[in-house]
Amino acid sequence: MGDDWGQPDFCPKSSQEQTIHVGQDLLDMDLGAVTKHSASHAKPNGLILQYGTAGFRTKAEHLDHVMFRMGLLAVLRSKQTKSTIGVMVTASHNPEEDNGVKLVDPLGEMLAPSWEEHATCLANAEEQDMQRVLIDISKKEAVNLQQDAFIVIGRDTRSSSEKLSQSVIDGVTVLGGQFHDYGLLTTPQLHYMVYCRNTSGRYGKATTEGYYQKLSKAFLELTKQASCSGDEYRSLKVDCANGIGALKLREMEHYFSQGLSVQLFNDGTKGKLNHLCGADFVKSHQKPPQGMEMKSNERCCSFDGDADRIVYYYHDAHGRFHLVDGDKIATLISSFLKELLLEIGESLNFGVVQTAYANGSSTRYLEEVMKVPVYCTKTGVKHLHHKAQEFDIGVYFEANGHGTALFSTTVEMKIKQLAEELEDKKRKAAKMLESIIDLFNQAAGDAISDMLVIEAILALKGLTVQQWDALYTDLPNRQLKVKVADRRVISTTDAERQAVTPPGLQEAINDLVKKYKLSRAFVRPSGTEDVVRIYAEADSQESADSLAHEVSLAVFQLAGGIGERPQPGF
Ligand code: 16G
Ligand code: MG
Repeated sequence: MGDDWGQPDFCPKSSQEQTIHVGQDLLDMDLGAVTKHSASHAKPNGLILQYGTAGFRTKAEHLDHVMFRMGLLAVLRSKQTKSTIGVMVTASHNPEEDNGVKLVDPLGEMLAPSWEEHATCLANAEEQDMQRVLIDISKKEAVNLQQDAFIVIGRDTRSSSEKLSQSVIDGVTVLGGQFHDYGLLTTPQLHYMVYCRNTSGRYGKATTEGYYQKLSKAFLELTKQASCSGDEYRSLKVDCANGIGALKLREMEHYFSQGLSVQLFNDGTKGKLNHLCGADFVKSHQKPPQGMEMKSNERCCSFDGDADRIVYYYHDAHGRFHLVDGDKIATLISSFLKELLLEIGESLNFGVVQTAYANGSSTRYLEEVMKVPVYCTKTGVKHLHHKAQEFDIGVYFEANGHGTALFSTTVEMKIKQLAEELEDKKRKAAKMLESIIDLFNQAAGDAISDMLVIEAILALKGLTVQQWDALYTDLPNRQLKVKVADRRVISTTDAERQAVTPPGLQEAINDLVKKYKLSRAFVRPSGTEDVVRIYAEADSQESADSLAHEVSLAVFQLAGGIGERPQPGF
């Protein structure tokens, strides 16, 4: 997303240019009260923000007006969908000083794209245009303003989050919405609550207790079938990024402690949120977080600041660090699910969804060894999630550790039925599948749920983290970023694997890629930072580094690089 100061250029017409015809129902919206309250959540002059891949995200001090307005928008969305809508206050893996907000749609999904545009418009409207924008949205989306609205709110542990969530509540109440403030929650927990509330409790109970019970019951059902009971498999070190994940895992651990003991690090008692720790740090620096004591071959994992991502890692006997990322998690989960299906004798429409960042070795392994179809989408959870919904069983993961598995309603029902009807080994497999379906958070990628899924699979298969890691060897890779005057000059196609503009850039990349073995490279404008991201992989680290550097020079030259020219060496 990235923020900017200047004139908005994406919202339709100012109030002077347009005659507003307001119907009686639109007047039922107390616009006077909106204006009055909005004045106490004033927008900093000239600040423009965009609802990006993960909602709005910027310095916390610039977000008060956005929170108030997202409270308003959530009410409109709730009235339109006749469903509970979620509002999560978090900036995930960003530094402590930042904050952000995203809306959660009825089935626990990310907000629909047309509403992302409304969010951007509303967040950027000048005070005097607020009423018009609210009316515009209501008209365009045919919102029945007589309808009741219900909003659920969650927040992470940032010091700014409590006050900002109060501003959301202010926005909700001024438009007459009802709300429930869950207070501190992980992002995936809020997604879960929304999903539960809109499916009349069929998905689970919409309380933290309900979440802990559902997941722990499924986890214990699964692990009791594991033949190996040695401690080796049953303890795990968790780096909680000094965030909300620590609080929630502490609350939850006694529910599943019979099956797994967790040792928490970076639990927020001393360190700073996301500082030198957490999944994003570990993945991007390819090294362990600060504050974690790692013995050789011990299984460790890291959550990010709002606990919707997870990566695993370990030190081998020679002290070398090994990262086991989202791609390997997807592979472990897919092979387990496929095995169970084979055991039951069911062939279902099964697919794995990745992004261009997936390591080439993982894609090859999935397609060639496991024989599962793999699809590539643009970066950002909503793209992967939507694609995965097309299958009976869709597993999706970003390399950075965000992902889950989705099961169609028909499949869920069928598995339940098979678990009753089948006998012996087949029945056992169907039961396992039934439990693992419950263990996944199907509303969103969830570090806690994924951790329990992974731990259950490792225990059931009797796999060590090294054996899991050895499924395939990652191709060496390198990610870089380049600053350019306007990153929008770069447009892409083919799930971000090909650059369409600026002219000549893709040709330059093609020529560079030809110089290296087993190589691949792509560039894309970041959705969360004002930079262009570069990814390269090749047969050796030296080649990957060199290719990434050469591509970054091409971007600098052809896409209007600013500041110092990229230098070789990392
Ligand atoms: C956000 C996305 C994540 C994506 C990342 C890419 C969600 C919930 N999160 O964190 O999926 O990988 O952005 O960031 O969608 P980038 O555009 O800066 O590379
Ligand atoms: Mg996150």
